[in-house]
Amino acid sequence: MRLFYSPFHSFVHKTLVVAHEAGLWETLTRVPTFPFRDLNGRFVTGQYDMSKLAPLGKVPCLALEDGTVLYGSQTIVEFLDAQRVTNRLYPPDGAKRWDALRRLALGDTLFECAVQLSMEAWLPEEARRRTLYEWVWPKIVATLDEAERWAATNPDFDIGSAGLLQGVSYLGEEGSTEDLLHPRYRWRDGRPALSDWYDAVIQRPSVQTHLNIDYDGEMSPENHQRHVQAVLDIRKNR
Ligand SMILES: N[C@@H](CCC(=O)N[C@@H](CS)C(=O)NCC(=O)O)C(=O)O
Repeated sequence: MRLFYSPFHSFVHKTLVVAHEAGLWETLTRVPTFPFRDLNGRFVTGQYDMSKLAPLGKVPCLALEDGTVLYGSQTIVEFLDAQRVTNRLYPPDGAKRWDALRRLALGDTLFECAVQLSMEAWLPEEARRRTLYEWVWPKIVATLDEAERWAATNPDFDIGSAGLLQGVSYLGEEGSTEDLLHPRYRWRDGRPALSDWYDAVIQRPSVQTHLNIDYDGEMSPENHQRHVQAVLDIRKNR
């Protein structure tokens, strides 16, 4: 399996966590992909076009051995977890399942809000939209407060935990210096349960495999294009 993803390991990637928890780490070929474009639509870091495999052109994307391509991190993690026979991160049914899915949605939306703000920070300060920060920040704060209440219940690690872990980790320890409303926001402040929970879960081997560890393989656009082409070839021949 090939996982196309942005190899920034300053935050926790839930797709990597779930792959590792499912015992699939060794079967995963990670393909570094930098999908971001500048305001003129040019790739910021070279040519990492995902559009032949995924119409949204976003990462992560998982290409299976038969050429099937899954995108949307929620689809990918559910697929990876479904390969497990026991101890799945998706509770099978009932209240626990809905609670885990609810927290997965919370964590993923937290992540998307944080990505939105960090992309806004690419603009010169005078071009950044204060209204965007005013719209997004209350969502981030309310999500963190909900996560604090949940973390105080000494929860099991499930798919919702993996989602929250990714979202919280993306905020960084000190937030962004460029944020118009909350520069250097510290999510830990006033949230002791979430802070303790976070420190405990990042010790999991599935997190330690990548968090704050630089990607040390090939990251060139040519490498990326080779892998895209390999998937297209499989699809052509099947
Ligand atoms: N809902 C998507 C969001 C993924 C996402 O936001 N990916 C960003 C990188 S963090 C991306 O590929 N952006 C490139 C683009 O929007 O063209 C998921 O969970 O998979």
